[in-house]
Amino acid sequence: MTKEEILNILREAGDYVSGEALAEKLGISRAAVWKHIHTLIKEGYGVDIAQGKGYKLISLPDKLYPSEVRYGLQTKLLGRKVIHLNSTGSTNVVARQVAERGVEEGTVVIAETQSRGKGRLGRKWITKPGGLWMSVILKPAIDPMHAPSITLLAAVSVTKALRGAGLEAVIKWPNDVLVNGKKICGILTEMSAETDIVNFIILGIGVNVNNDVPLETATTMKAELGREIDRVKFTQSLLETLEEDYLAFKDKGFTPILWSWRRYSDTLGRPVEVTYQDEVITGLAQDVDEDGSLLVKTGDGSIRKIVSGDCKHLRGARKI
Ligand code: BT5
Repeated sequence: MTKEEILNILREAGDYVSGEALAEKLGISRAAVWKHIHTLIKEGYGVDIAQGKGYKLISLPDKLYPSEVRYGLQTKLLGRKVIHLNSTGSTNVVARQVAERGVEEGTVVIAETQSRGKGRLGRKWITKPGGLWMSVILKPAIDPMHAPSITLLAAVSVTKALRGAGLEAVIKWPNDVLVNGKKICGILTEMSAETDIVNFIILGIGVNVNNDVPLETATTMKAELGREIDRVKFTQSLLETLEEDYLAFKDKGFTPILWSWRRYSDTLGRPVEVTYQDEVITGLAQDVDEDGSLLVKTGDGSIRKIVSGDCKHLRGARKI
């Protein structure tokens, strides 16, 4: 894309580049260069224009534009294609539409805000500007039954990325990442599948970064670290970690991911109350098995396997 090329030339030059030099380098007219510069300015890039010197990039917008997320991104698969929306209903819905039309694996849909952010089971995900709201399209060759593994995998990757940013993140089964006992990230995995093949998986990840969140039970990276976070850098680090874990999963299966999950889990070893459909199961969270189900040891000593549900950590609990 020419606009992105102009941007990257200016970025790398770190100084004024003349319209003539840009035009020559890209094989376009100076008028066309000016048009692209004008668009960049409209998108929020700060460009200084000096007579006789040309254009100089002086500031970047606080937006997760493809040109920002892709610049310097160290991945082969995830985020090579980024669809950015200033606002939309839900990135998971857009990603599904895009995936249904056929798109390469690893395509990412990012929105600055969502008007109908989705949680699980019809719940709402509160989305304000300044967070990371994205959906990644994956096409793993797995049995649809094993799709929950992708949620656990993503929880591991988010935890690692948050730890890389200096936060003591832990995982609450199945899909929450917590910092200081408060939810900082939620994951919503949806899929399109036939009896025994997955067509695609939409991995929706919401991370509270610099946004406000009006919930007692929630926190943000900014609140925990006491400063604004570079959203582009964090998004890149998350995509890189996610790709590493996803490729390891494709190559070696779920077991290595499961070991990481156990290491970061705040659920295992705790008394828990899990609501699954209409049933409430209370007991000790013993382990997670190969398909991501939680194994709970109940009062009568039996082990219940819970494929999905809502998990509450009970008070007075102590980790083993
Ligand atoms: C989730 O559901 O945690 C999945 C959230 C997935 C959000 C991403 S954003 C990008 C993509 N596009 C979407 O439309 N969705 C995905 P669940 O486990 O059901 O948790 C929902 C509950 O979390 C709500 O009922 C609230 O209690 C709480 N909650 C809502 N917004 C929150 C926020 N921003 N931060 C922390 N907790 C929140």
